[in-house]
Amino acid sequence: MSDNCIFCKIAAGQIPATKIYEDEDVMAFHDIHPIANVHFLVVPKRHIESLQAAVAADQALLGKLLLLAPKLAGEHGLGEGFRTMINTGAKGGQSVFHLHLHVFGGGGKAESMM
Ligand code: DGP
Repeated sequence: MSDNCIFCKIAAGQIPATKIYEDEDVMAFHDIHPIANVHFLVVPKRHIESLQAAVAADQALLGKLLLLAPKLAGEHGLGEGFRTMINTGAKGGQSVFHLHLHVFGGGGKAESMM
């Protein structure tokens, strides 16, 4: 756990989030500022700062994040399609420096990005 990391605090149950999935390695919860009608984040519980900080030993964990995306998307009404996004680094639009995969779709603001 990294001090002052909001997603580590969510993983530790110290601050609330609307979790839609959780196991020993990974959690998923609704984004607090959704850009689509459905917008959730798939997040490793262990603190990895960004995709750039991931290493070969994280390969299985990264695969788990990716495989969870379509499963959870399907369970949340996005079975016909969805977008994924990983922002990396401040210049890549990352604002929370704990790796996370955005999954969104179902109409809403993000439609204008298509
Ligand atoms: P990014 O810009 O890729 O680092 O996206 C970070 C996302 O995290 C952003 O869309 C808003 C979301 N977020 C930030 N703080 C919280 C929080 O406390 N709870 C939840 N559920 N989402 C958060």
